[in-house]
Amino acid sequence: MNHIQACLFDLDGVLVDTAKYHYLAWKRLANELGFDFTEQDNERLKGVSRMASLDILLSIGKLTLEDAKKQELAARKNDWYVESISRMDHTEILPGAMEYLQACRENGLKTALGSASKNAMIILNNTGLTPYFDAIIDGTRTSNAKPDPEVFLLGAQELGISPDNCVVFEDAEAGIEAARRAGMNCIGIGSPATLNQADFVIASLAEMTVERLDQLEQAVGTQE
Ligand code: B16
Ligand code: MG
Repeated sequence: MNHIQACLFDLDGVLVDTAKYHYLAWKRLANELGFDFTEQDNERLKGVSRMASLDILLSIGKLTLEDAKKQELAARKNDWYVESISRMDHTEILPGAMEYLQACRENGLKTALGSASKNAMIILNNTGLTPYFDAIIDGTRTSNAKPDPEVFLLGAQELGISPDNCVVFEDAEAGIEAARRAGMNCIGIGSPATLNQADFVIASLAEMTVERLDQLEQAVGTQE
């Protein structure tokens, strides 16, 4: 029998692609501040908290600002971002995500969200994903951003499942490190070249089945 009893999911990049909305809002802010912000720059913000993202953006523009000003800019970016995600619906769920969540539940696996976003509930409610989770841990419930393992440890705790019986689905390096530090298995979503710390990497949840969780048992077994 497989040792996995719970699946924990990152949100942006795993269940939905909100990176494009983050990008448009950060780019608008950068342009207002007088510099450009490219899609390549945006890669550096994936999985990173809002204020840490702003710090990266300001370093690209070679700007140093006071804390009060930074709070104001982050709030302005967030207003634009919330405007975009408020228009989201179920068509923006990434391929295979809903089907895999459903399969987890049919097979008695617990499910949790583990996202850095403080806006996760808006996205889950607009896309109709909320009922698929036994626990929802987002940026409003954590004080330490990934790669700190807090978000996933809290998820496991709320599900009542031991971390070594959990697997995390992540698209960001910081998220994979967080899963590792939590003592969990981790499946990367994206490119094997960048996500080489994961047990294995798939292009999207469309490639995932409950049966493939057996591969994790083998992966852990060979490491021991
Ligand atoms: P917010 P995830 C992360 O979501 C995003 O990948 C990252 O780009 C964003 O800065 C962070 O959430 C915080 O989001 O500004 O909405 O609180 O990948 O952890 O689901
Ligand atoms: Mg992500």
